Amino acid sequence: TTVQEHAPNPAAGDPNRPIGFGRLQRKEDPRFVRGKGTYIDDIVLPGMLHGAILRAPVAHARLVSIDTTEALAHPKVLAVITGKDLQALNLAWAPTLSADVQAVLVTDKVRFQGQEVAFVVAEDRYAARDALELIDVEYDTLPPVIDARRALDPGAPVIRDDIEGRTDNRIFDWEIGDAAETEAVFAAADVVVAQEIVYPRVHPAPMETCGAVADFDPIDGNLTLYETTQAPHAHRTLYAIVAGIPEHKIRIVSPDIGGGFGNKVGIYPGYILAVVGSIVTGKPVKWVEDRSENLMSTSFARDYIMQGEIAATKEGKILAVRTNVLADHGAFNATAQPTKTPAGFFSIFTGSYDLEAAYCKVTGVYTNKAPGGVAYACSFRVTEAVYLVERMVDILARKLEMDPAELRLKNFIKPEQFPYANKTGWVYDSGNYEPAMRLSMQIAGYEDLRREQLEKRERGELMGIGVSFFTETVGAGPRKHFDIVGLGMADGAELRIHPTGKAVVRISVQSQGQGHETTFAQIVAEELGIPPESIDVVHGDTDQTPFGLGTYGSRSTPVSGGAVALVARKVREKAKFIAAAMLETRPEDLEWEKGRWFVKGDPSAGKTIEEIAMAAHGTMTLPEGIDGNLDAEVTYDPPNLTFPFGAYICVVDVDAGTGHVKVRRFIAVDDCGTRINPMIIEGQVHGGLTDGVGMALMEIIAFDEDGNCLSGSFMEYLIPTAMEVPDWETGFTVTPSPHHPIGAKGIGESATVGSPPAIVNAIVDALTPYGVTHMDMPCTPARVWEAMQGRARPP
Ligand code: MCN
Ligand code: CUM
Repeated sequence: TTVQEHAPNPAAGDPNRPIGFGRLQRKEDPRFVRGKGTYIDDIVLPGMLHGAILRAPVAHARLVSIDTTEALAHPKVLAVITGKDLQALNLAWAPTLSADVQAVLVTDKVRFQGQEVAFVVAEDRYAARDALELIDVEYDTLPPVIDARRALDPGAPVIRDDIEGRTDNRIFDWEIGDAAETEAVFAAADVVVAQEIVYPRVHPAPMETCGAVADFDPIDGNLTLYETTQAPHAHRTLYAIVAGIPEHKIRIVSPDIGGGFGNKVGIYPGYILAVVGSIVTGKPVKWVEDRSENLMSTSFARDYIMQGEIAATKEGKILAVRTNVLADHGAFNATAQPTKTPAGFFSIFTGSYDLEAAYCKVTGVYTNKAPGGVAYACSFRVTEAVYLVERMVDILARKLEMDPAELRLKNFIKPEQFPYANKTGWVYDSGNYEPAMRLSMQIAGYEDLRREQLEKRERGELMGIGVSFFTETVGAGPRKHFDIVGLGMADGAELRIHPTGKAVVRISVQSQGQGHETTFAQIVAEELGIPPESIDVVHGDTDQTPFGLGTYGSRSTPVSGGAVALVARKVREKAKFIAAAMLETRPEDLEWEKGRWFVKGDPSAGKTIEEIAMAAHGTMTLPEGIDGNLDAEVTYDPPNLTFPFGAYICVVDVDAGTGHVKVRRFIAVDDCGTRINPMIIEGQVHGGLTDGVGMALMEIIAFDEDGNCLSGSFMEYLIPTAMEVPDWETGFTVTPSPHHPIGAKGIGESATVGSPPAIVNAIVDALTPYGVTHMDMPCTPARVWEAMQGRARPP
């Protein structure tokens, strides 16, 4: 893959310099490339048993009876747990992250195909799986609700009859923006265009599926739970509340994670069942799901049906955007997102444009499908928002017969307007959009591409050029605005400098492949001048790390990264007092240069951080109020979120005979503020762009009308490989966040958010000769071909 770097990075300094920010090779990779990572399935405890879940074969059915006699008689089976057993423990239902409840095991009714019905604990994985077939379950099938558009029909079957007083499938209605003001702007506008835009249900499909190893010690009452989780601390608090196990008796360990992508934020029934299995048998119990279980029952993403409208003057000044959304949340409202925002951060659908008005209404509904919705590098549904506005802007460009890049350039929020308050309540901390857009056009050779397209069109060849520009809101968040089940979204950091000047930093967030062991060491290195290889990063173990809300919504750098910079500065300040005592001078007479304090005007009189660390632990009389170590801790509550942005250009060739789409080029210019490790950033961007190709061209979790999941394996749920993606061409600009301690913004989800609209815009652009103005993802050859015949098919 070629990488082009097209902008200077003032914050990065010399990229080859050993200390601080730059292209440092990943500290975690020596163990990963040697196959020495420890994933959940690598954890083996003495006497460990294995669990397997019996899942419902139908989408909607009353549970008539379960007979476990034969399964229990299996010589290797130790326990079979049903919903009834859990009821006796008051554990049949568990609270979700969205103030709903979810069945751990079915007691009354099956609500989606693949739902958890019983749990077998056996001596090995094979016996546990074999015994599932010995359980006899009788179901009384019910008509399912599969199409979200039918969920609110009068007379639609009520899925959640477990909730008292519920008579329909409506979960919530949520609106934001000023409806009347927006209506007035639309009524007076020269041009209004409307389009229904569907973002289909997709799945993060991490390489490693979900799993847990539960080890409950009946003597001292301690529960150690190894889990594939992106948020160990939040999970611990929830287990304490749900299971009534005192919080200090619970230790959650998140080992190496083979990809999370939001799939590993929530608490799944399997985790709870492993715990119950361990309590019941008195032995450690491992549960690891297979690929079909992962695709069919764990957190999906998107599933938004959006009615989009955009208003503009005839000169192309965009005035307002309005949308009405139907959100399919599946059978339980288990989306992982801040409590006060039932549609996540969808309200950033105003995009990167200076609008006069904006309004949206989102209606969440239950259907007989797996629960979830907020996952797959979505930045809390910024994916859906960006897709909506970037498709609408392209449709408007077509209507106005304007170039889509020109239309965007004309409407960007101007640099002097930042901090910019948009019409739905966000305050964009910083931005400088035009240079990013121009850089992407320059890398692409935009004018030449348009010329090439014209020539090809004359020859009947279908070439498309798609542009998208996005602004994300990541780094939740100010604790006063954002919480997850009541836990404020702040993060702790602890830094300890050993006597010899080596360091260990403990953080509350959890890497699933993002390289935190490297980048968080780089932050400490940059602040203290200790080389990154002398700094260990500890994460993923609640007994070893300070409390914090975990990794999702690209919040690790914005929140935990801030905490780490601040804790290092705290140590630096403490070091100053000790250095002053060592140099027999006053602290205010000292000056800092990377790695040492020295006397102002006398650079030769100084003490390195290593010397100071040794002295702090030594016999010297320490200054008043300074204790004998060089350690510190902080909790960081950010003042605002960060607003990374990017300009993407995609070039596609469409085969007029088959409808096959080839993504020929993709140019991605990202701005995530100060860049800690450009190599890791590029990795994040390459991965996200690949996600975008997957969603735009091939990925969908589909159902038949009975609610059978049609995408339960990688034979049906297609994900892109190196064969389907081009050599990515990346560039960047640097607009530091004004409020973040090191000016960094998140990058982990940017490319997944920004790339699908660029690809679809390119495909629709290619199909212009056929009069196509919109088509829904995934743009498979069959669908593209149908669109060319004037028959767009709904997903
Ligand atoms: N980084 C940097 N400079 C910046 C911003 C980030 O060097 N200005 C580095 C960070 O230090 C970190 C990485 O880039 O090593 C990603 O940082 P950040 O944007 O803070 O995102 P998180 O670490 O919080 O990761 C979460 C994000 C999410 S929400 C999803 S979903 C996703 C993603 O990361 N899941 C991933 N990228 C993933 N990458 C891998 N390999 N695996 C996943 O499961
Ligand atoms: Cu929305 S997926 Mo990530 O936030 O873990």
